[in-house]
Amino acid sequence: MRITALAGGVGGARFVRGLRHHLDATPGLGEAEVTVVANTGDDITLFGLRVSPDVDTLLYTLGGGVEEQQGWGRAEETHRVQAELAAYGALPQWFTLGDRDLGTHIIRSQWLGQGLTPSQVTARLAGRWGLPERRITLLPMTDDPVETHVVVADGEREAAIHFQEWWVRHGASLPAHRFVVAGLDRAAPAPGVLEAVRDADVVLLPPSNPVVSVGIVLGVPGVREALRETAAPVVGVSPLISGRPVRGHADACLRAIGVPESAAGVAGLYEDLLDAWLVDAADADTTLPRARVAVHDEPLLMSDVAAAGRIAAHALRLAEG
Ligand code: GDP
Ligand code: FO1
Ligand code: CA
Repeated sequence: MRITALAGGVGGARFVRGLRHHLDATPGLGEAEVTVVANTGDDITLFGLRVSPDVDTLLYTLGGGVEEQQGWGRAEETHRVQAELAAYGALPQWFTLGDRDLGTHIIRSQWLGQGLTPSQVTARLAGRWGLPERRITLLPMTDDPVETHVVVADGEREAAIHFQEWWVRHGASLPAHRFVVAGLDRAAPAPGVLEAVRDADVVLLPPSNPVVSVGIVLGVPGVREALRETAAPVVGVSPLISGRPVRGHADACLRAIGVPESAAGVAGLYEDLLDAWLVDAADADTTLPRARVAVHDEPLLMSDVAAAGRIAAHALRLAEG
């Protein structure tokens, strides 16, 4: 079986980790291949280094190196380099760069500088984290530079700031007028992305941020069409429970694009491609014109790997019809 998931960072990574756990624990499913198409719109260059937060969160989570409580960054991290940078007054200081995490950014930047593509770099990084052995292929959505920006009020005028500045520095508290994704309209899907959707037996939309994670992947020209046209069932899991994101600021993102902050509102963003949608019992009244809705039999919370695995297993059952 070939399973393809479109993913952001923490929500996507925890879901795919649970999916892999479920597959490996189920007779006959261990051989299944999982391909993850990762959002790269969060990427940012800091101190000359290319940082790719959602790709790194996937690598660390699936590879067993993530800071579990935080959900991103490396376990047992230190911040000595950042302290030195601060001593020089180097900016920005609102973005945490741990020492171990910096190793990833340094080697990524070196390989990119040597002419490797983001896909090739990601494959090398994934090798270190043991993803191929776990039958997980991690693909960036595109090899072209794409950066999500957020348009906010700047006095009488508007200004676009990098997504990370809006999300991390301002905690998404500045009302977003709209998202502008630099480079997205000219981006080509990375090698293997369209094939992974077209040739899949199941396509899963994890409970990732629908606007700035899944929405960006779907915005790469050709990807949305591939999901519409694939013979594989497309099944999604709601990132919202009772209208609230489990973590992060998806509510502020939905508000910015005028979409209801609800499980139904999120599913509406996928209306043209979704076959089934998994919600929490609190959202059992969700109805969708074009997709089946199923209610998970326990809280839709990925509280540990096993719970995430049960959510993924439910999504796979929905794919069977
Ligand atoms: P990010 O890139 O780190 O923001 O991660 P994603 O975009 O992949 O996922 C973020 C979304 O995951 C948020 O909107 C959360 O509400 C959702 N999420 C995180 N943990 C859970 C969970 O345990 N259950 C559900 N249903 N959604 C979750
Ligand atoms: N999130 C934060 O809230 N604060 C940070 O300082 C921060 C640093 C950071 C560094 C590397 C990395 O891979 C992720 C990091 N994140 C941080 C998480 C991440 O930037 C955001 O949660 C996502 O991009 C939003 O989806
Ligand atoms: Ca993200």
